[in-house]
Order: sequence, then C-alpha cells, then structure tokens
Amino acid sequence: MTTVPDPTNPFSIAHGGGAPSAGSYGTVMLTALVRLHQALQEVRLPLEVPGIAEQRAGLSEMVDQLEDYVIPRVTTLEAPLLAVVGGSTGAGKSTLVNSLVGHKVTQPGLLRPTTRSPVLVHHPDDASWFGADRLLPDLERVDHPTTDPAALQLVPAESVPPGLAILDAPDVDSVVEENRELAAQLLAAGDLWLFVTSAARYADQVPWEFLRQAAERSTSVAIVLDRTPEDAVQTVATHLARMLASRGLKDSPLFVVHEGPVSDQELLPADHVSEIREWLEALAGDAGARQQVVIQTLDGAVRTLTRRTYPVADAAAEQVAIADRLREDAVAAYDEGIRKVLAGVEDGSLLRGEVLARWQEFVGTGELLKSLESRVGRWRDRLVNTVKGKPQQAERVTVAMESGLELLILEHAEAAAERAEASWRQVASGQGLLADSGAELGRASRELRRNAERAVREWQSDVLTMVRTQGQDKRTTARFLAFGVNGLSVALMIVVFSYSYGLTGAEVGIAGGSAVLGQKLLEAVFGDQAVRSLAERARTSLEARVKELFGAELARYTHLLDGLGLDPETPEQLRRASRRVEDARYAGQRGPEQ
Ligand SMILES: Nc1nc2c(ncn2[C@@H]2O[C@H](COP(=O)(O)OP(=O)(O)O)[C@@H](O)[C@H]2O)c(=O)[nH]1
Ligand SMILES: [Mg+2]
Repeated sequence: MTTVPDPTNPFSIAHGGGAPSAGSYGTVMLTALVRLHQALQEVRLPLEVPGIAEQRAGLSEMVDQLEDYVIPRVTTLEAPLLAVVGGSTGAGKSTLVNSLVGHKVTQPGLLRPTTRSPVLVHHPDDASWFGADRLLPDLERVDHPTTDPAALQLVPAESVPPGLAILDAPDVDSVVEENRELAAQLLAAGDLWLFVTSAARYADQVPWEFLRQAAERSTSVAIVLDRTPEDAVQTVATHLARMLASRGLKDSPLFVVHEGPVSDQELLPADHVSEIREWLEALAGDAGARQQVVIQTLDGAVRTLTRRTYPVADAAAEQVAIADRLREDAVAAYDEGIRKVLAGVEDGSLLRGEVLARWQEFVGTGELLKSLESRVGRWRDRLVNTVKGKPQQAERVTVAMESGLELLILEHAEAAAERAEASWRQVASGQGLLADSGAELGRASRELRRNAERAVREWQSDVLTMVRTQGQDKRTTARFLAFGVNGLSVALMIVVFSYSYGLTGAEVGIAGGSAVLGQKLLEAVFGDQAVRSLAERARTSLEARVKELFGAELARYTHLLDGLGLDPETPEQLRRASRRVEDARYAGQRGPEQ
C-alpha cells in the first residue's frame, strides 16, 4: 500500500492560522527574524532552576535553527530544495541516497557507530547555493569523505536534478551523542525530510519523537518504509500508515522500498527506488510545488520559533527575579550586620573590660565624678587639670578602643557572611553560584581584618581632626590646649560609644558614669551645643566607615550576580521580537498590500 503522491500538490496544508505564503517572507520578515535571532542570542540562563537544562538546550536549538536554516532560507527563497534523509540506525538511509543518485556518494555501513561527516549531493549547477555563507554556516565545507562531524561533504552529481539537493544525515538514534545532535541539527535545516524507517525499526520511539515534532511544526515529510521483506509489506505499511495518521502526518507521502539485493556498488536495484526518484524529480522540476514545500516547512519553523520564544522570555524573567531575590537576601544579611555593629557601638557594650579600665586610668573616677554631678561650672578647670598631661594614657585608651571596635566588626561580618551564605544555600541557583565562585563566602573575607583595622584608625583620625578643628575656636583655645587633642578625641569616642544613653545621662553605672565623665570633659572645653554636634558627626563618620567595610564584604556576593550578565529588559525584548515576526507572518498571509 502506497499513497500515490501528487508532485504538484505534495502536501496538503494545515496548521496555524492562515495558509503560509511566500508573501510573508520578504525583507520585513527577514529584519524581524534577524532581530529575533539577536534577542535570543543575548539571552542568559546561568542560574540553576528546575528544568533549566532543557530551556538552555531549547534556546540553543532555536538560535541554531535561525542561523542554519531560517535566515539563510528567507534570504534566498529561490535556493534549491534541500531534502534531508534521516531516520534510525541501519534503516538503509545511505544505501537509499546512493541508489537515488545512481552511484556511491556516501558510505553505507554495517559497523556502528559510524562517525562520518554528513554528505550533501547536489547538481553541479547548484554548487554556489551550498557555500558556507548560507545554510549550516558552522559546518566546514569539504570535498572528500572525512570523519569530522563538524564538516559537510559536498558532492556534485549530474544525476541529481537541478533545484534539489539530498543530504545523508547521521542516525537520529545513534549511540553517539554528537551524531544524534548533528542529525537533529541537519533535519532542522531541511526543507523536506525523507524519513527512512524499516520493517524492523518503524515502531521505535526516537524516530517517532522526531516525526511528532515534524507534525507539530508542519515540516514537509515524506516517509520511506525501507528494507521491508515482500511478505511483510502489507501488514507493516498498513500499520505504519495508521500510526502516521494518528500522529498528524496523514498527508505525508509514504513510499515503500522493498528489501532487495545490494550490488557491489552498494546500490539497490534501480526499480526499487524509482517511485521516490520520480517523485523527487517531479518536485524539483516544478518551481511552484517546490516553493510550496519550502514555505510550508519554513513557515512551520518560524511559527514554532515565535511560539517557543515566550517560554524563553519567561525563563529569562525568572532568572532576573531569582537574581534579585539572591541580591536582596545578601543585602539583608549585611544590613543586619551593619545594624548590629552600630547598635553594639552605641549601647555602651564597648565600654567594658580593657576600654573602661584604660579610660578610668586616664580620667580617674570617684571624686571627680561626684564633683561634676554637683556643680559643673566651678569644677571645670580643676577637671581639666586633673587629666592634663597624660598623653600615653590617652594612647592606651585609643588602642583598647581599636581592638574592641575591630572585634565587634569582625564578629558581625562573620555572622553576616554566614547568614548570606545560608540564604543562598536554600536554592539551587544560589548553591550553583557559591560553588562556581570558588571562594569561601560563608566566612568574612581574608582582607576584612586589615580593612577593619584601617577603617577604625581612619575613623579615629577623623575624630582627631574634628576635635582639632573645633579647638581652633578662640574661646576654647586655653582649655583645649590644657587638655590636649588626644585626650579630647578619646573623650569624644567614649561619648560615641555610649551614644544611645550617654547624651541623655539617664543611667549612671560605672560605664555610664565614665561616659558622662567624657561628655562633661568635652562640655567643659567646647560647650554643650558643640559636643552634641561633634558626637553626632563622629557617630555618622563611624557609620559610614562600617557601611563601607560591609559593602566590600557584600560585594563578594553581588559581584557574582553582576557577572551573570542578566538584563531585566531581555524578556520584553524577546516578546517584542516574537510579536514582530508574527506580525510579518500575518501581514503576508493577507496577501500583497494594495
Ligand atoms: N540486503 C539489503 N541490505 C540493505 C538494504 N538497505 C540497506 N542494506 C544494508 O544495511 C546496512 C545499513 O545500511 P545503510 O544504508 O548504511 O543504513 P543507514 O544507517 O540508514 O545509513 C548496510 O550494510 C546496507 O548494505 C536492502 O534493501 N537490502
Ligand atoms: Mg548512513
């Protein structure tokens, strides 16, 4: 049983809105397709999310098909029709190609797997169409058989009718992945599939997956039932025809090639392939029918590409959203770190241990404090005199503060790194980034200690400058000089360390009392108003330095995200590019503009 294909109407047209028309495939379409290609090429899907491997593979398939087939095809609609012979292992593809051409142009083989570059046979007059600047541009053109699967062997043959070329593709179900991928790539570049199966193979799953896609994409397909013993033809052909019909391929011609003796030249008897040969020749000779086949496949490919662009846009949008979330998580972890450092600075907890001891050594307590509490004004000079002239003690307070502050910073930077890492570990995308970074992001950076030391010193020098500048006021000069810039700076830092209660004077514990003492000292020299403003500025300056330190720590995370090259505009660009192609399709289907 064979459907008798009519070469003037090789496939009846179905699918997807209006009838595909060559009118859609002019310069407007070409521009739209080039834009779509560019938009797809710019898509980055670096973050691991469920299903992303398929998305990436799909995306690269789409880009490839635009480069390999769609764009070159639209550029030269008049180029010869390319029939790609595909199908399962050992179905008889190469033998069929040789038999159609009439001599051996491609190597059939019993041994599997075979890795040979694909062979494209064309009429000598058509050679110019198959140069590397057109179809399948990434395959290097060669004129001899090679084992390089990245090469395409071109074979001119007089027996191939002008206007038609035949490509012998690798097995779609090859055990070698590279061969399978190449087979898929070549089929995606064909105007017509000559899909070869055999009595032994026709129920296999892999070829049917290809045929399912062909039906979905309206690819022009002719089926060849090859290597079929005489007595099985009836049963197998009937069954196969039913399978084709139920899978949307009832309009595809079905040819039967009987199992026959192969000659020394590895050719089948000529009459075994005469039906296919005549059909192909008729197709080649009829420009209208040829174009119909081309347009059907091309339009199906374009329609499928526009449709598949939307899920790519969604995937790209998801990538942007995930990157944003990862960024927010890392920022939140470090913001919390900054908050905790500042709270630790201001809540008086630094005024313990070494700092407190050194400070008390510097200013003394007890008597002095009591005096201050009663009559500040009268004791000012005495106070100043008491603490005057102990510069090395002021220096010791400074050193103690330095290490206290550094410790506080290191502790919270460690905790922030841990929190940021833990939040990223919760999702596969974050895990992937952490692994790729090759750094220990769950710990504070190696440079932090040094950076923190420098930041604290710089802050202390800021404070010194503030105090010195304030001291230039004439009214304060005498007292200022008496007390010394170092001592006053230390006092100001003490005030900052007790900021959240020091200025209110609400609590007077030992530490609080010491803080109050620092404040009274400063007030004695500069006056209340000036002290309030100095303390505020010193605190702000410390905050800025802590933020900068933590910002550098956080940057280890955000750099990873910045490096992904995700663009929030991508999804919309894709959707726009897809719509533009759809518009070009529909515009052409309405017929030529009046
Ligand atoms: N006897 C016989 N052998 C065939 C026929 N078609 C293919 N073969 C043999 O089957 C093996 C595989 O054929 P080949 O054309 O390489 O299949 P391909 O893998 O689909 O390209 C080769 O050894 C061929 O000689 C046929 O119709 N009759
Ligand atoms: Mg073969």
